Amino acid sequence: MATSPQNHPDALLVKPAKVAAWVEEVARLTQPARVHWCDGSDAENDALTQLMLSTGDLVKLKEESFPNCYLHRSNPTDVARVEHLTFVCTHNAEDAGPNNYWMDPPDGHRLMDGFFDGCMRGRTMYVVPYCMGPIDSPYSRCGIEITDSPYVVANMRVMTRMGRAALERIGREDSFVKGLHSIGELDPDRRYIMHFPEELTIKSYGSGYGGNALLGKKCHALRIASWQARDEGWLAEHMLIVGVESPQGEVHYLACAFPSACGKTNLAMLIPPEALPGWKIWTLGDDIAWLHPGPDGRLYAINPEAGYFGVVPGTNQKTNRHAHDMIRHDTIFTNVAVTADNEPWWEGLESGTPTIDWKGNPYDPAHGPAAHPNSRFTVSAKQNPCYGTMADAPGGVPISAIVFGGRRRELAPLVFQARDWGHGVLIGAAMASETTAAATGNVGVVRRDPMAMKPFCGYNFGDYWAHWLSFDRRLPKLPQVFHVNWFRRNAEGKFLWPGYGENLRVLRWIIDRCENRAGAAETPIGYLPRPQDLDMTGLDISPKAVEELLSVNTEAWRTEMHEIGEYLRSFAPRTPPRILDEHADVARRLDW
Ligand code: OXD
Ligand code: MN
Repeated sequence: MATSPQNHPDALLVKPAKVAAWVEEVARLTQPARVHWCDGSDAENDALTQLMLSTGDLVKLKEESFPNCYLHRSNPTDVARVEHLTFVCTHNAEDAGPNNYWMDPPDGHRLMDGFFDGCMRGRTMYVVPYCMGPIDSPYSRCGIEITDSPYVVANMRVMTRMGRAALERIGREDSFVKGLHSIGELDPDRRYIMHFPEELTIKSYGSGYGGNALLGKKCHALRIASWQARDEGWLAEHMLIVGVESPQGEVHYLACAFPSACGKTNLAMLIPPEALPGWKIWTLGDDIAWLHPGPDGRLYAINPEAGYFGVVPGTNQKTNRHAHDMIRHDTIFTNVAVTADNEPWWEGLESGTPTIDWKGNPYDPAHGPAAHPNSRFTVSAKQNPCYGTMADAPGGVPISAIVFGGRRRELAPLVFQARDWGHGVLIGAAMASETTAAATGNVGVVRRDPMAMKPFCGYNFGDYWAHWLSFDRRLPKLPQVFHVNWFRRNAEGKFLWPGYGENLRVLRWIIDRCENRAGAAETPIGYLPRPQDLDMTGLDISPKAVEELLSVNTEAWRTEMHEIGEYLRSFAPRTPPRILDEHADVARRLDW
């Protein structure tokens, strides 16, 4: 096995002994032809890009209109997260809980090491040091991903603080998350994403898809971090972080949890409607928030990521102008279609005609969409025109409100507020949403997705709810908790709410409730705005639609609460009694 040549910049990296020992151990197992320690430099990235262009891993897009943009076509069997192949390995199966697939750690290691044995022969093994969160934040955590995929390296460089500074921090600290990844043969029958939270270790084999392969993201920043957060007294959540600035200059930060592909990126980059002049939106994060008790008794959030790995279809000037503009340069596209003059194309784009589909075949509408519904852009957060520079603040930002939301065509009103923290935790735990293309499996089926963490919580949901509930003993100034639903439909199947920029009207009510300056009606499920409590200036919406959006169907809610009770109890004996008390309280209010 060759090491990097002495004149390569990685010879200048100081390699912490603990990391070097692990890299050697992995190299002995995987037998790569070369080992490359990544420093994160432009020169390194340019060389990797050239390499991927030569192997066909990347295709250059039209330079004049999409400068420095590339297309990656993944294996057609490898286009989404694979929840049925994602495991949490803990010594006690109960600790992983019914919400995770489980394997005994020795069995998990044996299975994975069997796959990794010799799998990098003839390949380069990349050692990718990364930091999740601002490099100088006490809340950030570091990891090393070892991978044989240059595409993964290029994406990790955008999505995390990757390279020299991260390795230096790892050298100063004693612990880092170990992530071992190989694309293997990209064989769906030899594909597993395995987590060992007790060892701060991840092993992922057989997939190059973002959520399975960019180990800093879902594997580290959610599954492993949620475990660490429980032990250390903080929260690792599937939440965007957005700053909302009023025309008077008052800024509130909101952390919002929505399941995958339910509009988190759009909400994080919301463009205020013309009818509400003077409002500004600052994006701090679009997918993950780490929430820590702050010195003043409030909850503070950092975004552990540095880029966006967003869903492309549907992005256009109307739905998300900022995203549309930000992905016109320095962007990696995965699984979009291309036009005859080599521009990327996806469903929802208003101009251009696809000629080659996401699989690289001539486009034929009879064979489905041109771009894969889960096609993605990878882009630096700094390219976002409304990037909130507070995303780099080591101490994070204080959170005024936590907002939960799902994709529900029925039942859930446009917005409601929890009575208090305990009720808010119940609302989060009871979340449900229609499934989307972000994971393999059926699309459009309603499933329970507590706090939007169903695919991402690294331990038993019963313990997770108990951890959430404990925060009102830890913190005197907790955020208010809300639930929203942008996806309600009428009897004809049409959306009742226009969504996108108009969601600012709902965010305003949320902020005004936090400031005790907005009205509401008390209902059995929480506080709802009355029509006069929402600013509807300049919005073309019928009073009937508003009434429907703000109504509570008691009968349907009784059925819902019954199902929620069954669901919560299915985590016994770990279901915290307090969440059942909260549930009983709502049931009593519904006269049930
Ligand atoms: C994502 C997801 O990619 O949730 O963010 O699947
Ligand atoms: Mn996500």
